[in-house]
Formats: sequence, structure tokens, C-alpha cells
Amino acid sequence: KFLKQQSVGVIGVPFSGGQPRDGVDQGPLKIIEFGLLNQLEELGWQVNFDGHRDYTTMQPAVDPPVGKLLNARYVSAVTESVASSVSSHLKQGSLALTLGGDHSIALGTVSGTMAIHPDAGLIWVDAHADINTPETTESGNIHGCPVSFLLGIAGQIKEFNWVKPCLSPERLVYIGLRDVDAGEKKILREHGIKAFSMHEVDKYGIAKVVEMAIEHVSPNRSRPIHLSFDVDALDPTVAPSTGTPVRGGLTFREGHYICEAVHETGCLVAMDLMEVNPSLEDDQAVFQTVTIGCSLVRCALGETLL
Ligand code: Z70
Ligand code: MN
Ligand code: MN
Ligand code: MN
Repeated sequence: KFLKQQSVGVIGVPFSGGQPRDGVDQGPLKIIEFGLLNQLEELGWQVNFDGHRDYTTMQPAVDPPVGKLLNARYVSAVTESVASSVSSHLKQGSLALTLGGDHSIALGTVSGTMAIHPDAGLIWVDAHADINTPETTESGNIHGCPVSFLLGIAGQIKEFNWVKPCLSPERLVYIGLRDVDAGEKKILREHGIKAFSMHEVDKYGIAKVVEMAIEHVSPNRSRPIHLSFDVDALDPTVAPSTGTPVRGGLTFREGHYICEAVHETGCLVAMDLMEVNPSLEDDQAVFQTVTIGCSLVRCALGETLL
């Protein structure tokens, strides 16, 4: 509906500067080694892979904390570049698929989407709300903050001058939340942001939750959809290799159901797959996490069970 052709631009972002644990920068490499690009071609997509780009050259020699924010200049430079990569794929009428890397990257991906599709809705699937402001963050890790920047509630941080408020609170919906900081709960409440925590997933079931979430951001499927999927939304028994696993998460099928239902809307223009960290847990856990990451993407891009 919002794409010109069945082609997907794939952007690998080997970046971990939005949080303290090494290894998440190896996510894109492992996911692509696993064969994702061929799998997407087999689904009928024309795949344009940007190649494994090296973002380390963007790391400033010194990057002292900006208030509490860590690696602010580095995060800003990388995400600005990611935004333009996403935009250029979307401009050509392709879907933009971004492989992380930590979730601070979504500051770039969502900005890139909104530059081309300003009316797009954002479905954020995550254990965490990632909506801390530079004021409310306790960790200083920017992967816990991207949504506040996108909404324009982060205040003026000159290191992030390029970021334009591009997301309105009523076009954002969360699924899977279960580890939300007190300051974040206050923000969600004050801005009336729609959020389906694991409590609502238990209460209504995933099908109803996804239906309500889609209807919220794209009523009657009228708006493009950006799906930002943090693999830690899944239960740690299902996706163990991630930096901040939180028990009580989505099952294997619930995660896939979200992606299948979003595909069925025909509205998907951009997807992020974030926080796969192949350096955490044993080989079997890494295999399991990378495998599920690829299958989530395939489902969002049209793989069906029958
Ligand atoms: C916490 C913070 C977070 C992911 C952890 C955690 C945020 N709210 N996000 N892991 N993916 O540091 O702001
Ligand atoms: Mn996240
Ligand atoms: Mn998370
Ligand atoms: Mn926490």
C-alpha cells in the first residue's frame, strides 16, 4: 500500500554505544550470516543490503557525559547517519529493515521513517518503554531514551540538534512492557500513551492486543506502520542472548503473531530488530536468539505458516 515495489533495504548497524555491554554490535553480522537476506529473497523480496558499515569511525576522541547521557555525541552521529539511510530506502519506495545494535538506533530509524512518512504510526515491542528523558534517566544509557527524543519531550540537547520531534503520542503504542522505570510510568500517563504491558497480553490475549494496537496507530489501516522490535520483549527462555533479559515476556508464538498481524495490515514500511547480543549466553542460546530474530523478520515480511 505504501511501498512502490516488493523491495527491502537492509541496514546493519553494528553499534552498542547506547548501553554498556559489548557484543550487541555483533548482532547484524550474525543475523546476516544466518542467511536472512536469502530467506527474504525466497519470500519474493528484492533485497538491497547496504553492507556492513563501520560506524566506529564516527566515535569522537572524547565524549564526556552530557548531563547524565553517556556517549551522547557518538550516539547522535550514528543515529543521524542511520536516519538518512532509512529515508533513502523509503524514498525509493522500499521497505527499510534495520538490524541492531542497541535500541538507541531507533532514534535514527524512526526519524528516517517520519521524514518520508510523517503520518506513520509506531509500534514499539519491548520489555522496556525506552522513554526516559535526559532528566529522568537513571542509567544515562541512551537506549533507554530514544522515544522521548522522538516525541520532543527530551528538552534541548545541543548534541542532538539534528533530531526533530516527529512522533505524536497518539501515534505510538507499546506491546510487551514489564520493566518500566517510575519516571517513565509518569511520562506514559501524562501523555496518555497507549501501552499494552504483559498484564494486558495475559488479560486479552495477543490477538486482541495486536488488533487494538494496530487500530490505535493506523485506524482502518490508513497509516504506514513502523515496527520497532526489541528482542528482549520475548521471554528470556525464548530469546536469551540480549543485554537486559526480563522474565515474564512474550512467548515464541506471541512474538511471531505480532509480526504476522502487522504484515497482514499491508501497512508496514519499516522494521527494526534490536538488542540481539551474540556474545551473551552459550552457543545454543545465541543460535536460538538469532534464529528467532530472523523468523520474526520473515513473518513481518510475509512468511506464513501455511
Ligand atoms: C532502563 C534505562 C533498557 C533495553 C534496558 C532500561 C532501558 N529503563 N532498554 N534494555 N533494551 O536504563 O533507562
Ligand atoms: Mn528497547
Ligand atoms: Mn528492551
Ligand atoms: Mn529497569
